[in-house]
Amino acid sequence: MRVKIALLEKGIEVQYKEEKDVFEDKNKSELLLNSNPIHKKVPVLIHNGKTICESLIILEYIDEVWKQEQQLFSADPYCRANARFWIDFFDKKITSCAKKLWASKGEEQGAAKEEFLEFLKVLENELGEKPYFGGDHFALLDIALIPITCRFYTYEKLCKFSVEEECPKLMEWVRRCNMRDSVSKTLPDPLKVFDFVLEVKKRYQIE
Ligand SMILES: N[C@@H](CCC(=O)N[C@@H](CS)C(=O)NCC(=O)O)C(=O)O
Repeated sequence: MRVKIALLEKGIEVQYKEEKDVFEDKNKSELLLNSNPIHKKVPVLIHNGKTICESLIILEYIDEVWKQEQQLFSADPYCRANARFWIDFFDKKITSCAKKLWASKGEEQGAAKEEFLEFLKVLENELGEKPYFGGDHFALLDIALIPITCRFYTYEKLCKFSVEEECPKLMEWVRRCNMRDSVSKTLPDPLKVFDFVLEVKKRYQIE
């Protein structure tokens, strides 16, 4: 989703290939396994016959190659470092916690819920009164963070909380971002995400 949003923001057309199933290595396409043999994960960008892996690295590549379009990374080194810091925080802390919201139960799920809400509050605090994380313009950090928001509905249903009640400013930012074509065309319908997660829970017998 990060890469799709960045490409749409830049107006770059690509041939998009979706993996049918990224949960099991045996179901991954030859193209994915050959393009990203180290991690075997999506996304992968293939440009001029060369592969680029890892979403943040792909965003950086896109921004450097298509320089003439609206820049995703700030020209200011401190702002770039700050955005990278928060993306690192998100990737290291929030994604593993978010997985526990749907893939665990009982006490573990309860603890994950508390931790997740704390993380959202930290992000809301970083957003402050700004319309976007980087300031007045939708940019790198917004692109990196917005994809998880299509799972909020799922987390709310499974763990019984409301992001709107806990973090109203963050939800204003979500709505603001969703007014952009790049975001609304990329993020899946939260209800479909919920159905998908229920299917996955069944598949792995997490009830
Ligand atoms: N750090 C990677 C994470 C990518 C990632 O977790 N991709 C998931 C789908 S969203 C995947 O391909 N998972 C397959 C697997 O874990 O085997 C990035 O930012 O590109």
